[in-house]
Amino acid sequence: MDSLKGKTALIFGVANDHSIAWGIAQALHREGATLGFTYAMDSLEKRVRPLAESLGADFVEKCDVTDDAQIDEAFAKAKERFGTIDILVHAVAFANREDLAGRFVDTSRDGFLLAQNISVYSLIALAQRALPMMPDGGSIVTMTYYGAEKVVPKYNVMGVAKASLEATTRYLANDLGPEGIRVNAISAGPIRTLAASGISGFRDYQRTFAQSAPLRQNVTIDDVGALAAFLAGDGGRLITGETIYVDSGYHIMGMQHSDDE
Ligand code: NAD
Ligand code: 0WE
Repeated sequence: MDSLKGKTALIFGVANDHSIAWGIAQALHREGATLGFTYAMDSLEKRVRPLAESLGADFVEKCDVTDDAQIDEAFAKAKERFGTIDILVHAVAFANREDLAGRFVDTSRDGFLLAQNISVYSLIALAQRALPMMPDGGSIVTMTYYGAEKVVPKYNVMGVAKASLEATTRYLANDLGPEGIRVNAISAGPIRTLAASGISGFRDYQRTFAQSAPLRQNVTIDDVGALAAFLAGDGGRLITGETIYVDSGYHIMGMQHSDDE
């Protein structure tokens, strides 16, 4: 409690109460942070605003991260409202549905660039605007997935985007380190969010995950939130450029065991 008292967080990526960004928002709020939210498109406002208000936040602005003008406007409004910020949460990704099925080799140029634009370049664009608003340093966190480093069938173009995102995290960490700004990626196990609900066989995938992972359980948005709050607080003070796993230990395994339970 209160480990983030007096700190302000700007959160990108809440679509509904299943969103990972929402789990992070709740954890930051629990630790006493003041929150601001952005949402991708008009249809989401009716979901995001009540969620924000339930955590005492009334800063809720539209921001499609592919549009520099919308990013500029969202940060200008955040500057007006908060002056400075301490925490930036990037929990945004998108690829065309047809690129998350079938063969990776069939990825189109447009599909590749769309995934990189929304899921990776947006972190750079947000970091650029956050930098002048973090005079006392800060914590930037983004969300990644194991498909960045090992082949996960059908994750395809998003796997390459996440590899690029993890490298981007390191390069940003190097640039922003001297300003006291830390940049880390949280690699979460599969969670049934809106982005995941479009994936056929996701339930089976979660079941296999929970059977294979050392801790034998699926990951929740609260588990991700707790790590994000840790990184934003004193525990994360000298941690930067990292990809940190909240995955029940799944990624340490070299071969799946055959326990029956
Ligand atoms: P989600 O659908 O709740 O969140 C994705 C968000 O991206 C949504 O809020 C959506 O509005 C936003 N978005 C998409 N295009 C955008 C744009 N142009 N401008 C602004 N926002 C845009 O799903 P989620 O699972 O909470 O995803 C959040 C992050 O977590 C993503 O980066 C995802 O890759 C990552 N992740 C998810 C899982 C999982 O299993 N769900 C696991 C590891 C990492
Ligand atoms: O990063 C993600 C999902 C990202 C995502 C999901 C969608 C679905 C709907 C990006 N773009 C879209 N576009 C859509 O139209 N995850 C880590 C969750 C996920 O997605 C998978 C997974 C896992 C895990 C896709 C295939 C295989 C495993």
